[in-house]
Formats: sequence, structure tokens, C-alpha cells
Amino acid sequence: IRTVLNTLGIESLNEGTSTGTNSFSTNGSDNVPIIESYSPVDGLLIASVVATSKKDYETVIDAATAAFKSWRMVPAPQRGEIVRQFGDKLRDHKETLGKLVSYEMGKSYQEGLGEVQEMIDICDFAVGLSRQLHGLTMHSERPGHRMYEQYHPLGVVGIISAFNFPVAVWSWNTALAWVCGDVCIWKPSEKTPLCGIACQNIIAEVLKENGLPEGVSCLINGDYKVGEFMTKDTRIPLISATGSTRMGKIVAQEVAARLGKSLLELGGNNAIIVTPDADIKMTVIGAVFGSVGTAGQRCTSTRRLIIHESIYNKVKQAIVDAYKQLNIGNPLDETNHVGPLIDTEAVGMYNNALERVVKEGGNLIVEGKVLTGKGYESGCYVKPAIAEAEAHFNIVQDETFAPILYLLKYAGDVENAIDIQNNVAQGLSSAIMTNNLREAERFLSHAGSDCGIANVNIGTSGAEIGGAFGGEKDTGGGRESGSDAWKIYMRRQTNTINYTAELPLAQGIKFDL
Ligand code: UN1
Repeated sequence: IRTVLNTLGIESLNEGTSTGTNSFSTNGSDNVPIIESYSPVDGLLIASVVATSKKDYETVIDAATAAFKSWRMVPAPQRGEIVRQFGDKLRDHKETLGKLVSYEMGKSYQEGLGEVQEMIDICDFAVGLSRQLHGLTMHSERPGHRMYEQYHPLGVVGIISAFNFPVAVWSWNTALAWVCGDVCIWKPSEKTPLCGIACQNIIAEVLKENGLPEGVSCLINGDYKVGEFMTKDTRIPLISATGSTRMGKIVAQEVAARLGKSLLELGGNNAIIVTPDADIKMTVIGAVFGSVGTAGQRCTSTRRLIIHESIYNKVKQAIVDAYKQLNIGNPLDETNHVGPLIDTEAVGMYNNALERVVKEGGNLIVEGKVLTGKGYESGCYVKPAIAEAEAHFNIVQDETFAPILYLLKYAGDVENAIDIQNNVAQGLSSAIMTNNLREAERFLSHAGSDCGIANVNIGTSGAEIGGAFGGEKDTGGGRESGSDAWKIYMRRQTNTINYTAELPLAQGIKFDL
């Protein structure tokens, strides 16, 4: 891991022996706030990172504001060329960055590589987009007039990202924002600050090689207090925030209070509906990857399986059997399927959820437990659990960021399953497993799933970057990544041009002088 860090330009490796959770402290006499980043993989201190002070923040925002003035004048396809170069560097660094993601965050190495691949993919997407920042033209109601709309860069974009996708979510935002002509300030999660530094080092190299100001891409570090510097700052027209619904509500209010724009990608409570016509084998693959992948810490993780009573026992048995095959352990060892949770605080939430589901009358058919012993010294490894539950349980209504899957039963038509699926506060991802066209189309119709993502014969997680990513209700309503999600990073201007020697007014108003 030392080589990985060095390759990514992170030198201050601090091989501690203690087991801990990321924490803040201050460094001796200078009183500099320090974030200590511990790996959930082995509990060791990886490195210490200086948190951003208000004074540092002012320096950063000055650099970003100045960089915006020149960056917005670079033609969009040339901005795309910079993003192309960034994508190329990510290809070079795929293994090292993937490994750092895996070590600092705890997801499997394969998923770490997958996350870097999402970054590469969004760069490619953004390169093409840099020649397609299209507006529309309209027909004017007045003779000799022309109307059109154009999209202009917005300014400084603030990005607040979560620990679970410590690099990809930033890239979805920043790659689009850059080709749109914006500059970005990123606050990664205080649980994964080194991933942020590694990415910043990679893009800084590209900017330097091209003689561009470093303020095009800025990094700040710290907890919510540092995030607040941005949410309350009128110099930042757009805040894109990914994280819990609780955090999103605070960010939304702070940004709205100054009439800024926010793009929110918050919690999910994602379900797969399994109908009598489902392919059981596909259901098992989709459901198991969806619930235990990233140790249940994706916002798209499968939390609920809504199974028709006629096939309930069969599906239950198949899933329980599949869980028996899961290897839990060091995520850098490719034979393991499930790595650790992010920290011991997350383990506490997992334990609490298991207690609550039992208290509410649930039945744990695959018991959970915190693993101890060799290889599990960090205290962050837990056993994925399955509980039979009722849709109305409070715990089933909540998003617990851990590998706990709830099995729910439905009877009658698919409408009943759709009602259960929609009857939660969150609205991110949803899926139906069926070979019945009527059920599939019903699920996708306006009377179907109320989520931002609705899949047929695919699980809830693992969305491709080409589509707009995000969801409704408590998920926050924002859309990132593909389709026309780029529009939020630009300001729209309507232009009307009169090429006659007359000045007719719209709406037929006569105003003779
Ligand atoms: C997240 O968990 O915040 O669809 C993002 C997926 C990934 C992205 C998840 N492409 O699961």
C-alpha cells in the first residue's frame, strides 16, 4: 500500500499500530486541525490530512474564482480535451487508485476498479458532451426576429461527496462541470480524505501540463463545518451534495436561504419486486450483489425484496443458500465477496438495526454478527444478515447503510407489490424481476415505481453512467451523470434578436410615440 500511496503522490504514510475510526485532532502548538484516516481493512492509520481552515478556504475560493474567468473562455471542446487527458491518466492509475479506494473505504478491489472505471466512462461521456452543449432555437411571434437559448458556464461549483463512492461521484459532477466551463471545489468525505488527495494530484498534473490555473480543480478537507463554508457562500451558485437525507435537508435549506441551486443525491430504500414469473437464478444474483456489494453501503443497495407468496419459500431458500457461499474478509483479497463497513460507528448502526428488526417482530433467517479474530482486527467486518419483516416496520422504512436485507411478502397482483415498494420516504432505485410483459410495463408506467431508477430483470445497484442518476422524494430530486444532467451546471439564457428596422412589441401591444 506504501507503493500505491507513493504512486498517487501521497507521502505522509504513517504506519500506526492502533485500531481506530477517522477522527479529528489538533496538531501541537500550531493548532492545525488534522484528520487521521484509518483503514477499515486492517484498522491501521494510513495517513494524516490537514483540515481546511476558514482562512485556507478563502485562498481556495479566490483561486477558483480567478480560474473561472479564464477557464470559461477556453472553448468547450478544448475543455473536453483536458477532461480526455484526465481520463487517460485515470486509465494509467486505475489499479493504484482502485486499490486506494479499496483500502481506505473497504469495498472489494474489483469494486474499487469498477469505481475508477465509472470515472473513466464519465470522462469519455464529458468529452463528447463538450461538443453538444446544445440549446434550442424557437420561432419568434414577431417578423424579422430570431429567438434561441444558450447555456453559459455557471461559476464555482461546490461538490460534497460521501465515503461510499469516494472518487466516482466527484467525477460525475466535476467532469461535466468542467466541460460546461465551471470550476469546482470538492469536499470529499472526512472518512476518505486520501482518495480525494489522490484524485486532486492526478488532475493537478493535467492542469499543470497544459498551463492551466490550478483553481480549475480545488480540494478542501474536513467535516460538515467545512462543507458549511460552501453551502453558505454566495460565491458558489451550485452545491452538489451526496449523502444522507439528514445532511441533504440541512444543505438544501442553507443553499435555498441564499437562493443558490442544489443538486441532491441522498438516501435510498431500494426494493426488488419478485413476481411469480421471475427467473429465480437471475433474482438471486441481482439480490445478493445488490444487498452485500460494497457491504450494503451503496445508495442503490437492495434493502427490500418484495416476493410473491406463491414463490416466497423458493426464493427465500435460494437466497439463504447463496449467502452461505459468501466470503467475508480483506477486500484486497479477490476471493472475498464482502469487505468491512467503513468504521466502528457504522458497525454500531448495523447492530442497532438488527436489534430493532427483532424488537418489531422480524425474524432473522440469516443472523448477523460482528466478526472477530485474525483478519478482522479493525472491528469493522460484519456478516450480511437477512430478516423476514413487515413493510410497515419503522426499521424497514429507514435506510441502514449496512448489509441487512428485509424479505417482505405480497399477495395478489403486482399493484400490491408496487404499493409496498413505493410506500417509503425514499425514491432512488427499484427493480422488478419478471418475464411477464404486463407486469414489467405496469411497473414502468406512471402508475408504477415512483423512483428515479426503475429496472426490469436487473438489480437495484450498478447503474451505468449514461443515464441520469438520482431519485425522488427523500432522495432529493437531483440528477447527476448522463443524459441531460449537465444542464444544472450551466445557466440558461434566452436571446431574442431583431434584424429589422422596426420595433414591434410582443403580445401585439401598440405603443406609438
Ligand atoms: C452511490 O452509492 O452513491 O448505481 C452511487 C450504482 C453506482 C453508483 C452508486 N453506479 O450502484
